[in-house]
Amino acid sequence: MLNTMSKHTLPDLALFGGTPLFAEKRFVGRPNLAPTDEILADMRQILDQRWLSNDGPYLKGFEAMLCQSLGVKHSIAVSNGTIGLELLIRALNLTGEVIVPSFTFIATVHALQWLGLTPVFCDILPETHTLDPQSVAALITPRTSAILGVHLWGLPCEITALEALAEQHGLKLIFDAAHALLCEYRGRKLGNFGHAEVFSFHATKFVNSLEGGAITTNDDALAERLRLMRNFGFVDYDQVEALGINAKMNEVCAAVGQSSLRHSANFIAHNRSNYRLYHKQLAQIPGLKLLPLPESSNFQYLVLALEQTEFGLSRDRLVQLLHAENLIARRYFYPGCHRAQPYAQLYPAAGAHLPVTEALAEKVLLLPTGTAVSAEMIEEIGELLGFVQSHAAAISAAI
Ligand code: T4K
Repeated sequence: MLNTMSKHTLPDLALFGGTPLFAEKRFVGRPNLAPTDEILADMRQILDQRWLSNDGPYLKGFEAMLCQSLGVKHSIAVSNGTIGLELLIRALNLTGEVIVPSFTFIATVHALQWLGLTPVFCDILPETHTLDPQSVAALITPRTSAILGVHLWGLPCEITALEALAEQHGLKLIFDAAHALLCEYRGRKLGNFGHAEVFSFHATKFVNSLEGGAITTNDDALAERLRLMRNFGFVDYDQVEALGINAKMNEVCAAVGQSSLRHSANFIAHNRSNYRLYHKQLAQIPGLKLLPLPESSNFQYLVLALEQTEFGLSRDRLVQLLHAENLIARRYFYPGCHRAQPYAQLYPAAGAHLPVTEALAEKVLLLPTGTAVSAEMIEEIGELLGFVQSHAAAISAAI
């Protein structure tokens, strides 16, 4: 239930004892869902068919839908995006160093470290928060085996420049496309680039399969290897042809993934409309800048940068204040992977080469969007942010 906007004086703020703006917590990452009846009908079908996992009909259907939606030859659905990255890293026999951004969800880097590779943290472009190709070039050594780009917030990496570098130095090029389902690079859907790309269908992603992920590629041999590895290396009853693991997506997840993907156009339309409303609400607030997204985006994340000198409060102070109002804004991906363990201990000097990453990690905050967020809520959030900014000096003094 939404209260009406009632912040007229400082004591009205929940941080100072007022009633929170929202009676319930409003999260970044509240799942989008297909109609319950649609999901329940699939659950019944799964129980009736008594096929719960291992290349079942829903899995096959989900993979086919993904291939069709992305215009890609192969899609290998897996139990989550992180294990998708790990399968891909193994399938490509990566060794030594892999160049990767630090400004990403920890899973991107953990996947490398988990497999004994050395993540080499690279800085990003301030406009798109994706790998800076010039910084990548400067980090290539004889030990480098690959570049792992992340299409953060659905914004595509500088793919052409990264392809040229990979080609020139004989490196593998892969992408973490966890945020980028149905986004595009130069008119072509992401999922088609590099040697392969990895998506996540975690509950918080705009298309979700409860937990899940998929690797997409146009390389037949790589796809075959990945399929083998996903299921312990089995090619037939009693016949194991390769080292593998259990990375299978079960039928329930595949069914939820299918229904979610079927509704993806509605989810994107809702996200886009939210994005425009936020844009309108925030335009007049000094010090808050909405990250520009192209029309082809899925708009699943609402990303702001806060300039403290203009806004009057630090990003962290604002987050504290919003949490008190039950608006659970997030500091993705603070403090940057290089400052999280084990990397902070392994590479204590990494930050010196990551000025853009370090600056963004102090500024970025995400607000809730998705189908759980209404136009009315965005209006309330805009009014709250406007009130906070215009009373920033008094708030600072009171704290
Ligand atoms: N690469 C990148 C770039 C990624 O962003 C991710 C995942 C991966 C790789 C790895 O993919 P997976 O292995 O996860 O498939 C969340 C997600 O757990 C994570 O999947 C996602 N990125 C990341 C950006 O966000 P947390 O730690 O913030 O998640 P959590 O559970 O706190 O969820 C956020 C909020 O959403 C909660 O506070 C409440 C709400 N929520 C969450 C769930 C799960 C709900 O309302 N309902 C729910 O069912 O990482």
